[in-house]
Amino acid sequence: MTRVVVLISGRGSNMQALLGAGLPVEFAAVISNNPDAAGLAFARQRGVATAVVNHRDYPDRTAFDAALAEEIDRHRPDLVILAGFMRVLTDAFVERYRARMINIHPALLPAFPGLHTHERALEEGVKVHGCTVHFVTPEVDVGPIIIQAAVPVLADDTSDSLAARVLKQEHRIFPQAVRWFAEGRLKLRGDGTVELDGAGPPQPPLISPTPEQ
Ligand code: NHR
Ligand code: GAR
Repeated sequence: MTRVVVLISGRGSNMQALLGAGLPVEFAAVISNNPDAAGLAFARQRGVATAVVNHRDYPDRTAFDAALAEEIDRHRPDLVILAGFMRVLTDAFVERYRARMINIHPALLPAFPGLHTHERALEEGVKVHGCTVHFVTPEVDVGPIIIQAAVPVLADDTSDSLAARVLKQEHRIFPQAVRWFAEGRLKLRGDGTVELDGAGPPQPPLISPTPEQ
């Protein structure tokens, strides 16, 4: 069975969606850089091993990443999942987990990489927003895209209402991507492109706002 380690920093709703999705994987551990992450208690209740590697205990990113890798490797994962993980990772760390580390980002990449995506989407006035699951590469939020979901931006949206609409879709596409990986249908090729076997055709287009006629 595919062994999975999930990295979180906070609430952990994506991690909960993964744990609840009936995936053919073994959740070996949930690890947080933040000792106060609410998601840790949920994982523990579900009988999943948890650990904290607090970035504040290390002098720099290299030292933190080394400690994090050591904790991860104790669980011998086939797949490392960034589920609301908030620390940028060093090149050496990313290289160690090449082709077996994925992230969910709350925007339709390559639009709005980085932080505060929902606020920036509202500022820009985009009418369609969403989320992306991608393989992690050294450069942040530009890794090869696996699956995306789009949602409309509504005229009266706040960043909270928009975030909630996007989050619902995160909870759909993230388990799907992990399932494909566990089934051996999803791979990162050596040339940096994504191989996905047997996925269905996409849904009809989302046009926002609705055109007349
Ligand atoms: N690391 C690498 N090398 N590549 C990626 O694609 C990564 C990554 C680490 C995290 C998630 C990403 C997101 O989906 C992710 C992708 C945190 C920051 C950030 O600036 C940026 C992108 C992402 C996560 N973090 C600040 C930092 O100084 C801290 C912010 C905070 O603690 O609130 O590391 O958006
Ligand atoms: C999610 O929206 C995730 O996409 C985003 O943070 C939220 C975490 O929620 N990730 C990032 O912004 C990474 N920088 P969760 O803890 O409830 O899954």
